[in-house]
Amino acid sequence: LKLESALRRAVAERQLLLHYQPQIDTRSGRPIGCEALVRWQHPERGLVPPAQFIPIAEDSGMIVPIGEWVLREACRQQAEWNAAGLRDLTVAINISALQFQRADFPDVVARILDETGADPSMIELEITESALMNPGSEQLERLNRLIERGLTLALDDFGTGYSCLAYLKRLPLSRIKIDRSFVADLPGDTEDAAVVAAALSLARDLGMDVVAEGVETPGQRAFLVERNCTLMQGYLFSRPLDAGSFEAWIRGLG
Ligand code: G
Ligand code: G
Ligand code: MN
Ligand code: NA
Repeated sequence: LKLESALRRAVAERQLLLHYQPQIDTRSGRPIGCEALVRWQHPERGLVPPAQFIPIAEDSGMIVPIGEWVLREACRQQAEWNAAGLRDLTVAINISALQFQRADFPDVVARILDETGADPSMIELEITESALMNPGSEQLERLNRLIERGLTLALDDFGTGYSCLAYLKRLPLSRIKIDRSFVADLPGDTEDAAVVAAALSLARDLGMDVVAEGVETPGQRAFLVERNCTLMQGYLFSRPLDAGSFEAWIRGLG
């Protein structure tokens, strides 16, 4: 409860910040973009990880203003990188189910794009599999409005939702993110290997690309590359970095 009231003040008191984790095309070795990950710099507790406060934010509805802050900050950062010459980096932003459920969500996104001058084609929204389960016509319409505005959509936490996969082909997604729980025990775990192989084949059939999350070892990378999954994110390449360190990391690669 104490954390909840402190979280209420966090946005106004500018205690939230974003870190950015690189996403790599391992075929070319080039970064293709990054995922924005929120952090809370608490005055006494220090850096609070999202696993500790995102659930509180979701239960209390505070994820809506927090998520709006994240969208604005990530879009502002994309515009800044764009102006600094880092043009072809996609910035992926996590969207909570509660944000996406709101009918005005596409309007909020459009307003933030206008305000920040971000390039919509370089903004990707990550929506979780559970938020997109059994989408009705209103949700589909909402997704299509985001596409019309020029954004791209990724399905986050793929494989964790226990959902019927038939709905996937109706969604205008360009990318699937394989949850890191399926990557952790590769290449040895035959069940996880089967799930990853199935996800890759499904994505290929539906014309989507795939990012494997949580890649930590050369063995995991090799397994994925062998199966033509070349887009990866994980500690093997980089931890999430503050904006300045991310920019230095990118320039160091060039
Ligand atoms: O960065 P870290 O690995 O600690 O993130 C833990 C969880 O918090 C992940 O599941 C991630 O999706 C979630 N998360 C991180 N940043 C955001 C955000 O800006 N919005 C939402 N809704 N979830 C986030
Ligand atoms: O949005 P999502 O739930 O996918 O969030 C990604 C989370 O995974 C972030 O909290 C990020 O810090 C974490 N993460 C990123 N790379 C790795 C990794 O290689 N290993 C582990 N264990 N976690 C990772
Ligand atoms: Mn994510
Ligand atoms: Na994920």
